[in-house]
Amino acid sequence: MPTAEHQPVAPTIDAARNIFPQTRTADVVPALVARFNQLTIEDQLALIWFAYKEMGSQITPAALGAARMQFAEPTLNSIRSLEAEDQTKVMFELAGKTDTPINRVYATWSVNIKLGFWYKLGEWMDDGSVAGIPEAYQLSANAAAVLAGIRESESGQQISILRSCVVDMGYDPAKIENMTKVSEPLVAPTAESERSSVSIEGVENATVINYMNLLNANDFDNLIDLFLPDGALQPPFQKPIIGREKVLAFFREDCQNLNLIPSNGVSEPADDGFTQIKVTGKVQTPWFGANVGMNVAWRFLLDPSGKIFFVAIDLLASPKELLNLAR
Ligand code: 45D
Repeated sequence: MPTAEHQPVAPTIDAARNIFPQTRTADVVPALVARFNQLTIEDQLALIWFAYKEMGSQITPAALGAARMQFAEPTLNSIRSLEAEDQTKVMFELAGKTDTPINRVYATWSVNIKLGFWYKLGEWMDDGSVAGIPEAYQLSANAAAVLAGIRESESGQQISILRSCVVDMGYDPAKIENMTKVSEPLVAPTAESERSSVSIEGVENATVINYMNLLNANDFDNLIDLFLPDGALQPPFQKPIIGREKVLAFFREDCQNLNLIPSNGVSEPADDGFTQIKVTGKVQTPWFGANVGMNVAWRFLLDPSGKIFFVAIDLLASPKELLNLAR
């Protein structure tokens, strides 16, 4: 039906978020995380421990570069030197997100440093150098149900749930004024001669192909040039990150050494000379390498000059969704 609003106007980010509305995302991830957050702290720690015992062996220790651990090391060593009771207390406080010195340090760390910190603590809980979860610990009925839900989800969804639980721990970074974030040093972009190139059935768009290749090469400075100054990127289950500067900071902090393996896609004209493109495929994180392939979609909205106005990355509900390229 024609409406009074039918003049050419640049799309808004909010409108862009709804392109390819038939994409089915893995809602089980935020749903289980929300249920996890309702549990007692004791149950939370034990549940992660049990879930991790089932998943953790797939972690590729190579992800734990020395560079990454140097930032967490002083905190790790201080925890290790505590009495068992106090070690447990620190872990309770981390999960409880209270205001403590360790929780404030934790808040400054990038996602990967937080993951590395817990990975190391997990190793120590395993070998007895740090207080662990009693093997006979009985989960409450609710906690057991959440764990069962995690077990039933796909591996890519399981690691997303674990990651989300870890990221949410510690003191709330938003409550710390003038916080200096701590992240791993930047790796050098892959040498030109060693770069790989993706091919996507159904999509030849140069911006999209370059996006994949530049991200795979850790070439964030050239990658960010594909975005409009007010362009936005929406990671799975998050709000859009808006503006080149913030998107670039996100790439540098959280997106090193990803492996994007796009396979299929569809491209079609949108309003006012824009183009919308949906691509599906797999993503591997350095933490799990080829052991876990996450099924994802990228939903791009490009302006008439081919720059990225918006791109959403979605974790898909099931492998079936890889073939869903409906508009
Ligand atoms: O509490 O195109 C113990 C973007 C018990 C960028 C423990 C992307 C006690 C643009 C076990 C010790 C990034 C958006 C805890 C693409 C306790 C773009 C420890 C997507 C906590 C494609 C638990 C990238 C531990 C994606 C050690 C989708 C848990 C990346 C460890 C996704 C969990 C990466 C780990 C994911 C989880 C990584 C290592 C989901 C890693 C998950």
